[in-house]
Amino acid sequence: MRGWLAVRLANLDVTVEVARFVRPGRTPLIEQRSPNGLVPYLEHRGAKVWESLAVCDYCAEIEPSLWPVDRVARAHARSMAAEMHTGFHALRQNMWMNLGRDYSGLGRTSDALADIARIEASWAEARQSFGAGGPYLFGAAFTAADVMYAPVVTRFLTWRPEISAATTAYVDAVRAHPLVSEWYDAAAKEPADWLVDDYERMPAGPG
Ligand SMILES: N[C@@H](CCC(=O)N[C@@H](CS)C(=O)NCC(=O)O)C(=O)O
Repeated sequence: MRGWLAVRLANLDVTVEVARFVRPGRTPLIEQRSPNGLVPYLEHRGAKVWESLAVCDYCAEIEPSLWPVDRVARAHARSMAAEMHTGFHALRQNMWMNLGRDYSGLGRTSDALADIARIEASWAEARQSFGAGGPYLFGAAFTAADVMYAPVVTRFLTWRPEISAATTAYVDAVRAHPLVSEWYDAAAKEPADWLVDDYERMPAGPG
């Protein structure tokens, strides 16, 4: 999702290849293409780029508005993106990404809730310091920081943890972005036999 959003925001002229995740085992198309065997993976005018943060940076070379113009805001956005890239493992593990399910109230381990608290604080700080003039982390433009956190937004919509009104407003704004809507619509159209058991299993309840 992150690589695709960045590529679309930068208007890169690429062919999108959609691969069904193969289970058990690895997905052959991704293994053949991507050096680390994972998506996102981008090939563009001789450049080969993997890891979502690197894809965001590459896209920002072509569309610089993917990062905020102001130096201080840009440093903040890059730090947030880096924190997302390396962190929040408990959230990822306990509230996995599934756009087609409602897992309201589940997955709330103490570590996942701690990740969510940190994310809420981080989003609020960005919005208060740099977000005037628009609904996104750095205002009116949907930046690479928003791209990096977009999968977290989907997790909040699927798992419905208790979040503040301000967080909810940001989640709703990201969900309403045309590209995010396009991603949801495309996901809804995927064949039922593309569903991955690992992500469909019933999660643990509270306690
Ligand atoms: N840190 C990497 C994470 C990449 C990653 O974990 N990709 C997963 C999907 S989100 C993947 O390619 N899975 C392949 C598979 O499950 O077959 C990034 O941000 O790009």
